[in-house]
Amino acid sequence: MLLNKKNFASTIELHEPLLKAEPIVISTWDAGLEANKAAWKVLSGGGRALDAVEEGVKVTEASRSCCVGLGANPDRDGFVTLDASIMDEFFNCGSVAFLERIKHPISVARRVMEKTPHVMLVGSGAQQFAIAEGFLLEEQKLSPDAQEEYNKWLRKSEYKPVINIENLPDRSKGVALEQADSKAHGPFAPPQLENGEWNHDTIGMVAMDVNGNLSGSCTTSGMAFKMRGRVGDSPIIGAGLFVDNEVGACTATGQGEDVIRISGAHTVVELMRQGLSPEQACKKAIERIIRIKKDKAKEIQVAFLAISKKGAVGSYAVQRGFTYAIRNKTSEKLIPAKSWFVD
Ligand code: SD4
Repeated sequence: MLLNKKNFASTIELHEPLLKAEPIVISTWDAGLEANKAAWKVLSGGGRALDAVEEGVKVTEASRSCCVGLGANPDRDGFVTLDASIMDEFFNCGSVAFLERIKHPISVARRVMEKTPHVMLVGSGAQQFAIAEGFLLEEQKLSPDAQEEYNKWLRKSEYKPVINIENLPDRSKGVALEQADSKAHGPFAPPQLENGEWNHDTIGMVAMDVNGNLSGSCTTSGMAFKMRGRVGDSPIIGAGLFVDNEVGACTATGQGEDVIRISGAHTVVELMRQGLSPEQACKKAIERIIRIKKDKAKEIQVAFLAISKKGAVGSYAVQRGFTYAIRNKTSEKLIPAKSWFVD
């Protein structure tokens, strides 16, 4: 009984609103500028950070993008599969992975958080849940941009997943194409695309509302031309996204496997708990990846973006070229992050 009382008291303390917090939203890459506008609408109206980070990234999910939403590049078998996660100020979290044909995976992630006893749903189960929740099942079709990129990739990599498709078992019966042809392991997702750009552009967003509460979201199609079934860091709570309302919040972008290896977003938040600024914490986590990857660090991009409970923001990346967008009462801009490699 006593114990219960104590727990209750500490919960209240933990979430007691700050007086006069200045709302702020930050998000990854150039697309963050547009996404922040939608988030800012919520924040500037006194809304909750959780609503802001959902509304914000929905803009990117609905836009033409290489790497977020149904218009994005497909996996190596030609299917767009989406990962997303969301987390609020009470450690509530929800995520979906390997989700197909649903336009707003971030909203499905939020429903998982709010309407199920679970944190994560994947694949056909996630899709089934989405449909039951009233989400539309969209057409299974690549966007014109994605189709073009996919055709180029197929030619260059000589990956032939659909050769002899008429002899392959029916996908709708759950048989993966790779299993149907033992030679079909083909090439893996390239870290860089043909045009030299890094193979990613996920949107991760973290925000603080007028009550000083933090929330975050992250949504992606993952790496273009990934193996079918591959899931990255974005839907993994603690890897692509983590929020601790006492300390701060962080999101990650880039090579998900290397973010997962160090529980990236959680690591950054824990480093902030120890007193590091958001930028210092992001840098330390990047250094950890650099140490693990050794020479291979040159071949990957990873970036962390974080906000502290005081509303300070910071970022750090492995490679140059990572930008993040910031929006608050006084500014709306894109900031180039510092990086480990400078050329
Ligand atoms: C992933 N981290 O699936 C994601 C990709 C990404 O910008 O960040 N894209 O590994």
